[in-house]
Amino acid sequence: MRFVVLLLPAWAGLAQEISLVQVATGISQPTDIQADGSGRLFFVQQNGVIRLFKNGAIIPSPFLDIRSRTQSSGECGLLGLAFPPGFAEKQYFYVNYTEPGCRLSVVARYRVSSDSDSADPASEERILTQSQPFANHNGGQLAFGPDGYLYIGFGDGGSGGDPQNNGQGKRTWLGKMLRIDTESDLNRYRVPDTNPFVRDDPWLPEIWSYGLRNPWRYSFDRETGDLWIGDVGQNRAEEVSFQPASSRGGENYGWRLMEGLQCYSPSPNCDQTGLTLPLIEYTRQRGDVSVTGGFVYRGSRFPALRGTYLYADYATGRMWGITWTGGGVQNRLLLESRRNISTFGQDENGELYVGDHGGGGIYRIESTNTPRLSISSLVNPASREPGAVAGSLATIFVTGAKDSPGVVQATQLPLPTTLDGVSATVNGRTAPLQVLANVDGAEYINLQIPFETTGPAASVSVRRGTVTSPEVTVQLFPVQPGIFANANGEAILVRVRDISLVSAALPLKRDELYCLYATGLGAVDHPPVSGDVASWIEPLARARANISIAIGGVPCEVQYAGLAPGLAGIYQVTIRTAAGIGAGPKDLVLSANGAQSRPVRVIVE
Ligand SMILES: [Ca+2]
Repeated sequence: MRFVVLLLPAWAGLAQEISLVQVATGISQPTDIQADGSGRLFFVQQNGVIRLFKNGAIIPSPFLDIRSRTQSSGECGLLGLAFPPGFAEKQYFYVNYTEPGCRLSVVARYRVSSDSDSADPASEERILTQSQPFANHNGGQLAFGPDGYLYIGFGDGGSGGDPQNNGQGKRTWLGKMLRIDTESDLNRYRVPDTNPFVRDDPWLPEIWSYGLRNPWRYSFDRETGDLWIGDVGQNRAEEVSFQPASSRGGENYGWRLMEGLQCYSPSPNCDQTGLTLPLIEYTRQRGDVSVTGGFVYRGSRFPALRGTYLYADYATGRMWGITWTGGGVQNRLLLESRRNISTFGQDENGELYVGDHGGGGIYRIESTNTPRLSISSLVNPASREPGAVAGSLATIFVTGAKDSPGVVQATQLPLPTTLDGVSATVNGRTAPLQVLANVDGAEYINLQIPFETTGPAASVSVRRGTVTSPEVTVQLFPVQPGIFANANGEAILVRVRDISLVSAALPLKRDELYCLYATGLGAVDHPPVSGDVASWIEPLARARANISIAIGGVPCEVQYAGLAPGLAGIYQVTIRTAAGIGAGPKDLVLSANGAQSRPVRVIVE
């Protein structure tokens, strides 16, 4: 997957989108903040103590004290904590620490004692250990993925420049993200059969992805399952890497071939084939030194932050937010906190916290913005091309219109002009709404561009309660044909004879009647009122434009082109397939007054 990266200028001093509200003090060198789902928070101290925050206060006695097994220095000590799925019943958890002297990393399970606010320091069961050639770059994070497996990020072993080339090594866990199954068998971990290198000698089977330098903090988006990795850089650039939830593992994040977006070794002319480059990088020019990866905000208290990935630099305390915009990302400065932000944490409600390593404070992140409502793009829902056509359905991608995941669909005709308190106007006229959705972190509205819309452009704004988004203006086309296709890019074609859907199993036949569905065919005879559907009987709402269809370059007879009966803002084209169409996958192209749609695929018998 490739993304266009739009880096916005991040002016110092101007950014103040968030504030830090202190919730606890006196935490010695916090390295992790975790929640177990009970309302409690667990503050991990680098010296080997886990402090428990309950009912708004720190419990005086520690939740866990393993100071006899570890020692804080530099990047060494107690570094990570993870609660497995089902912790409330299991009553055990996992920690990641280095032994005194920092030559061994230990991932171990500990059990809660009969007092649920206290764990038994003698209950350690080691899951795995990793020898450390150098004292730095020990990783430290533990995180259970949405698949229930434990993800363990190890740094490259340390020193500088990865002298052992561990990041690219196949026989070491150093410089890797591991994925193991700790829960199926408590006596020994298992390697999931779906790990990418499980049958690929000489790779170690635990390896999930590689080419990492020091993935100090990483997190799964609790809503989408995407994995965000803050990977600490060498001398030039800090990086945030992104692994979509659909990943099957095996990513090579590039270290030490590359540091961020530039070749490192060899430099220049490193081989970038197959590398997954960071989503963003930032350089050290302004005193930034070490990235601390955070979380995608999925809480409910601050709608303006929803869907934003927050991260920070440890040295300067600068905090940024990454948001998706259409096909790319925006990275913006949120706050100059001037704190040594060593870790983020997320509670069960999705609210976020940070730990100040130097100052010992734990802070809740709050948004200082009123809810933000904005439109990132307006596209033809069939072709995904930007632009609008009067009478057609359009999709606008928005932020701040729907906080929680789900789809709200209009249940009446004519379509309503409000869904869940959200409305939209096009050139000042309220638009009929079909869908308001928040799916996989993307918010969008399907609306009909009113038939009455005229002019060279359509200016659209969205309103929610008392908040109105800035206007977005796109070109208004007389026609902009687009064909509805499925997720594989195949045209949605219905065989009229038996109302069956064309598919690889039921390919298109010649000399048969088919319907396809389209947008952007423009003005029609006898239009219904905006938001309503056309009549099934004469007089039909035929398209006024000259409509033609070609499959594999062979023109087909168009029997009807006009509004689709029963569907607001959607057109139907009924064709008789030509006898001369060749067999196999073919491009289907729809033309309106000579303007051609993007081709969609169809399988011909
Ligand atoms: Ca090390």
